Amino acid sequence: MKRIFITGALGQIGSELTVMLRKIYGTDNVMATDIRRNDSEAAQSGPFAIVDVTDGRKMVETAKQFKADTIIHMAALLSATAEANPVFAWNLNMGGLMNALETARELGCQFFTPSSIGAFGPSTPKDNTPQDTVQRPATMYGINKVAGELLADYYFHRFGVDTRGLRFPGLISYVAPPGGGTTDYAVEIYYEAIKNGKYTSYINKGTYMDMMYMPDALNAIVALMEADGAKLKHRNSFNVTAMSVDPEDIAAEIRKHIPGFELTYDVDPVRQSIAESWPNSLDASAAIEEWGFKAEYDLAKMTEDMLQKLREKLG
Ligand code: AKB
Repeated sequence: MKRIFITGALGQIGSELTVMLRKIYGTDNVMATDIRRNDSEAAQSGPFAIVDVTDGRKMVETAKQFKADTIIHMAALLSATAEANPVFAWNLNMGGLMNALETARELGCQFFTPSSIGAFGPSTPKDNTPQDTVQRPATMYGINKVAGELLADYYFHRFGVDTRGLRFPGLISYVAPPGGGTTDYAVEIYYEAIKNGKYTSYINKGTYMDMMYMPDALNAIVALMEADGAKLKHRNSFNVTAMSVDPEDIAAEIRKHIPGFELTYDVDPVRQSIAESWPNSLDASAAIEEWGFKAEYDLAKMTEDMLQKLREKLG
């Protein structure tokens, strides 16, 4: 990765990834693009262009002008928003991905795009979900992710594009908030713990999903992109995880720092049913064996850091 072109660079992952990649590869070598600009560090600290990922021509031209050798395609709707707007989700998630893959093919770029635990469905084994298993998701987001994994593998086998991907769990961060995901509760709970000492969860107790702290997710992207391609048996996409938790687990950990923290429930049937169709816990052994995946943060370490950083941020 030397000249990196990022779509959706102002989203939850992109806004931190852009800043990190500029530190590693040099500010001028990382171009952030998004559908609109804001005053975040990612938008202001280096090259930036407005790119709507559904406009394939504009994407190719902007990436060509920048002399990109790597495309990191982040722009996508998350699970709950996709479920509310399935046609728009298909057009944005699949159209955007197709344009990004075509840009990579035309310019000879290395390529990364994230998949998700959403690529699994109700008939997938729920515990220690294997790398290679049944993928029959019941959501538009999941259908997009499975189709995206297959499409990225197709571009590798058919056109030789060096495509790589990760199946991310819920990502937890104090920097940019997620928007429209099923796992967003696991971010909101920390904000509300600091602001109000209580949280009402839309995901029910006993609903286990995989989660990961953002620094581990960013390190995993860089490690996978830098890995020796000859050693990769899989490409799109690798299971990665750092913890499997339910709302009660997070609340119990928060109480070690904020003893009076209260957790109540007002379950949202749509997001609850999406969560129930996803795995309880993933098996990340293929990522560990093929390119040395490692997560540094467990629930305790993440909670300590998250609360400290949020206290600083929220004053
Ligand atoms: C979502 O909840 O939609 C995302 C994901 C797990 O892909 N955070």
